[in-house]
Amino acid sequence: MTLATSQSVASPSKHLPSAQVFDDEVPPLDESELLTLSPLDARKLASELPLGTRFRLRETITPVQYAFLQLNGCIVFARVATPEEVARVLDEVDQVEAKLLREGIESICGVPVWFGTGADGKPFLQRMGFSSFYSDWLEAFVTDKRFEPIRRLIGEEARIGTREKDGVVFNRYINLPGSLRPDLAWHTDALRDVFYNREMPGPMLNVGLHFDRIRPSDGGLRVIPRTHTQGAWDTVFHKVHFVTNDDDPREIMIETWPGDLTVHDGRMWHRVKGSPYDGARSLRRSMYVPYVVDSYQPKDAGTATNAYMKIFDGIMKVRGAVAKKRQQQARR
Ligand SMILES: O=C(O)CCC(=O)C(=O)O
Ligand SMILES: [Fe+2]
Repeated sequence: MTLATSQSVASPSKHLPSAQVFDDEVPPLDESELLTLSPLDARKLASELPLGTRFRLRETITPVQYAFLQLNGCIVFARVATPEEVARVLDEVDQVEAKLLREGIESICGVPVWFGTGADGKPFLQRMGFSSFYSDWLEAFVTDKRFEPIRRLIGEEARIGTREKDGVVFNRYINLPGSLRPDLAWHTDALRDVFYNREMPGPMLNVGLHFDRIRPSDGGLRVIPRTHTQGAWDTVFHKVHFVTNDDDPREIMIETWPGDLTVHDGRMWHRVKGSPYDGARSLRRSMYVPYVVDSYQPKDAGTATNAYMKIFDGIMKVRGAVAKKRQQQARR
């Protein structure tokens, strides 16, 4: 009896961020005096704020937040998830990963899951779509009411598409010989939408949650501010999508602490710069939640993989086999 009770007390998650991680946190902008600014004044102020400004998510998006996003194409909300929630998301992802491996599941709702090889030689999940398909807790978390102002920022009619597009996408980037994805080269998310919708996308916003303390020296998310207002030609051809990966003099690093939420315009150029470190020190995890305004096109367990995803999956399978060999050689 005593044993059963003590076993049922949940032990703290191994993913709980340590308090020291927040020691150097940049506090969010104090907007208490700025809530009633006119749109013009908000725009003027936003244009004077550094690009690394952090904001606090309130019940509604403030005039300065709105202007800042419009102007720069991206915005950071500090610690929208608590450290406990950060840990729980990561725990849930571990459980989904274990299920995928146990049951040999290779795609979720038509989106292939990508596994690299971990330092221990075992499969290591690096990207999956529809993460909340096998986790009720994740599904409830991403649709929590605190995200309502984010939804309204995307559009009064927007909905959280946990069963649409690629669903909730979870990424793990790591530097290991067996890694499929130490980084992600320059791209716009708009291109993917062109394939999904067969038309040039209008404004679209992508909402990401971040689970690690990522400093400029760690690589991390990089954006080229204000490229969200470029013409269609530059959206498609300014760089070679998913290939060009060099430093750009205009790029800005988006620093994150665990629990931060970012919104970026899908038409802007961005990338994940790889970490200069190896192994666990290089790990970076992010989760993207689709907010959808297009017509409702739900996916389910029977949905086939589309042509766009098949191309990427083919490349990833080849990469995966090469990486696995590399990891095996590194272990010898
Ligand atoms: O991991 C990130 O923060 C960015 C991911 C990304 O840009 C993408 O998946 O399109
Ligand atoms: Fe992206």
